[in-house]
Amino acid sequence: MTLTRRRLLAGMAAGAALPALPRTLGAAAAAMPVLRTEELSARLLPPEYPETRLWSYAGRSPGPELRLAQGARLRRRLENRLPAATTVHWHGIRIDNAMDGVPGLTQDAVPPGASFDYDFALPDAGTYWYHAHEKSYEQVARGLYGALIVEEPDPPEVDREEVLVLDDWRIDPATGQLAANFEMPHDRSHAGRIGNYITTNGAQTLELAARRHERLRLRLVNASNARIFRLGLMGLEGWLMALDGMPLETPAPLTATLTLAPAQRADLIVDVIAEPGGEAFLVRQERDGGYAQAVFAVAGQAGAARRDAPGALPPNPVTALKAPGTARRLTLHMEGGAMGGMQGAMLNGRAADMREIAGANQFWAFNGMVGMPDAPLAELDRGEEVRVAIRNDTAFPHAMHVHGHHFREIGADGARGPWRDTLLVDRGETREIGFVADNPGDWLFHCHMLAHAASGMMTWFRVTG
Ligand SMILES: [Cu+2]
Repeated sequence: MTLTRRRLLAGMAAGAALPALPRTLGAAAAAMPVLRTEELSARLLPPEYPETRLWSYAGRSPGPELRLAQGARLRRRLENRLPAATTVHWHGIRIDNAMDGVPGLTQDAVPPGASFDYDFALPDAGTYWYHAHEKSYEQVARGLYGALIVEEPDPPEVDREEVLVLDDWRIDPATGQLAANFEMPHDRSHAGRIGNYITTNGAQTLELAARRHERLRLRLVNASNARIFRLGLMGLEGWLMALDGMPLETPAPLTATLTLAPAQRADLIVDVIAEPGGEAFLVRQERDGGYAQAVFAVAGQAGAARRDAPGALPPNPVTALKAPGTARRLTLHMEGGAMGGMQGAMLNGRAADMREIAGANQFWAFNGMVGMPDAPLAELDRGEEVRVAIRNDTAFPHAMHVHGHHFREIGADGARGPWRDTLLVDRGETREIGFVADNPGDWLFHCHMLAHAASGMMTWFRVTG
C-alpha cells in the first residue's frame, strides 16, 4: 500500500486577496445558549492559497462540538445570520418530531435575522451530528455541520478520545473558493457532489500526537455531501464499537476496510502499536492506494504492554424488534439517475417522461414518485413494527437515512444487523430494514447523497398516536 502524506489540488493557483466579510454582531444575550450561523473565512487550503469563504455554526467549520450526557436536554437558540434561510437537523437523535429541523415537514425554515429554539431530550448515548437541512446540498457543502456527542454514564476506559469529522469539499482551483455549482445536473444525476479536497476537522491531513500502547476512542463522522469513505488503520489495532451512535453487541476487530457513507458515523477503540518515533495512520483507501486521513506521531509509551480487548458499550434503549411475521411490510423502489433506464414517473402530481423530469433538474423516483409526495409512504400506528425492502434499481449507491428512528437490517436468512440510521444500498441491491415506529410525528426518509435528495430521492412516513 502506498501512502501519501499530502495530496495537493492539481492545477491550483494562488487567488486574489479576499474582500472583508460583512458581519452582523449578536443581539442581546438570551436565556437559551445560542448557536449562531454566520459566514466564515477559513484557512482551509494550504497557505499559498487564499482563505475560503464558508458558512458556519459559531464561526467554525466543523461547528462547535456539542457534548452532553445521555438523558440530558440539548437547548440551543439557532440565530440565523446567514443570507439564506436555514434549519438544524440533529442527525440520528431519536428526537421530538417538532425539533427534527426539516423545513416544510416539521418547521418553517428560519429566515435571515430570525431565530428558532431547539430544546429536546437525548435518549441515546453515542456519536451524532448536526447539520443544515434547508437546501442541505448547498448548506452542508458550505460547511454547516458539527459533531454532537452524547456521553455514556459509564464510558469505556480510554486514555483520550478524538472526534474526527470527515468532509470532501469541491474547490474551484482558480479561486480557492467553493465551486458555486450546487445544483449541477451532472452531480444530481450521477454520484452527487463529489469534491476534490478532503479534510478531517478542516485539515487536509490531521496531525495528532500519541504514545505507544495508548488507547484512543475515535469518533468518525462523514459530513460530506456524497463521498463514501473506505478507511483502515496502520500502526493502530482497533475495534468497531458502534455504528451511527448505536453500540454493537460485540465489538468487532477492525481487520477489513470500514465503509463510511455520507452521514454515517463509527466509534472505534484503537490501541497504538507503532513504535515510539514512528507514525500511525487512519488511512483512506482510494483506487490508487492509501492516503493519510489522520496521522499520529508516536512519542513515548503509555504503558509497558497491550491491554485486553474492550468490552461492548452499554446498549441504548431502542425498542427491540418483535418476532418475525407481525411487521407491516413496505417496499421502497429506487429508480432513475444516469444509466438508470427510468422511462418516467409522477412529477408534481402528474405523469411525466424522463425528458420532462430532467428538464425540472429532477432525476430520481421512489415508488414512481419524484420528490416529496403529498401522501406519506405509510401511516403507522405508534408501536407498530415495519419492514421496508429497499430496492436499488439505479446505477449508483445510495445512503438511505430514516429520521427519528434507528433500524436494523434484516438479512435474507432473517439475521439482524446492527442498529443504524443510515444504510448504504449499492446498485442492484435489495436490502430490508426493520424498526418499531415508536416515535410519533412526520419523519423524512431520504437519500443522504444530498444532490439525490434534492432531485427526487425523498419521501416520508407518519407515526400516529
Ligand atoms: Cu442517492
